[in-house]
Amino acid sequence: MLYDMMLIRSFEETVEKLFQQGKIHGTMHLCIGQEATAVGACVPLTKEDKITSTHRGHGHSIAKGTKVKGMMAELLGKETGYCKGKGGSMHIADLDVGNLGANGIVAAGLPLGTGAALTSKMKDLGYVVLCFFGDGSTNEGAFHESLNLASIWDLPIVFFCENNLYGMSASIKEMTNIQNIADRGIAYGIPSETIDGNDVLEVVKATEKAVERARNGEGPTLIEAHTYRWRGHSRSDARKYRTREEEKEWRKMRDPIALFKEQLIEESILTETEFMELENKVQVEMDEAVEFAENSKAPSLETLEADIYA
Ligand SMILES: Cc1ncc(C[n+]2csc(CCOP(=O)(O)OP(=O)(O)O)c2C)c(N)n1
Repeated sequence: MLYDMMLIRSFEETVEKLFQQGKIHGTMHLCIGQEATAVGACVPLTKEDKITSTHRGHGHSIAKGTKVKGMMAELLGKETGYCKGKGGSMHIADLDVGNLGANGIVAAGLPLGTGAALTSKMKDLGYVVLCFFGDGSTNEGAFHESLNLASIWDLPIVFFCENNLYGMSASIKEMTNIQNIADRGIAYGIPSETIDGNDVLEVVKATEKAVERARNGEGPTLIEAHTYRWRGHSRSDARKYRTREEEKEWRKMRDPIALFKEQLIEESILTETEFMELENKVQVEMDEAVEFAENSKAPSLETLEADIYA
């Protein structure tokens, strides 16, 4: 779990640098600071189980088993990328590992996940769906419709809300009048809980319980995990809606990687040397991914319209 969290952070720090060097175009939404939700929530899932993701989806993909080489190539717009270089950051999907894909439309992953869970139930396929979304998504109709249908049909789905306190530049305090997003599940008769999303073990524990319920035919669960994105909403965000002190506080006190590392060292499961070895291993994997992406070809003009559906 520690390795995966470190890999996610390194991937995003690397793509940030490549963006600054002009090697990646468009925009991207980084999940640095939120690594524990992605990794912890995917631990109880098998390869056959599915996830749906959001515009901030690099971490979810890596946690579900999608490889950084193909992801890096996709971000650099190369034909070896998961969408042959035509989708970019917000459209990474990898059906081989049950990653049904990221989605740039806020809350659109919820009905897709609910549909996949309905398929699993109707065809008796036995897989569970875990659907990631942000706190802002819970103000969309798609969230409410999906929860209602999943509840009345007892679908095998886990609704996993990453509450990072902001939706773009809107603070959650200005956007909803309730204390906990989890309370919204109660309205649909769905067991719901609020957890610390920066404590990876707490995330695993809550998701394990929810996945087991789903697998046993007991229906959906809503998990609200508190976390924080260290960077702005996207590349063009000056972060005027929050203070630097608030950011510093989360970085210093609630860094999910530092917290888990300290815990493992305290319990004599990890040594500083082993941690440094993990850092080196992550760096090697990342260097290989960048090299692979940079040496890959851009899609040719002849394939401009291939695999494009809109
Ligand atoms: C339907 C729709 N409305 C608005 C947008 C613009 N938009 C993109 S991300 C975002 C905020 C989403 O916030 P949240 O769901 O909390 O996710 P977070 O960015 O915090 O991870 C908005 C409003 C969009 N992409 N789709």
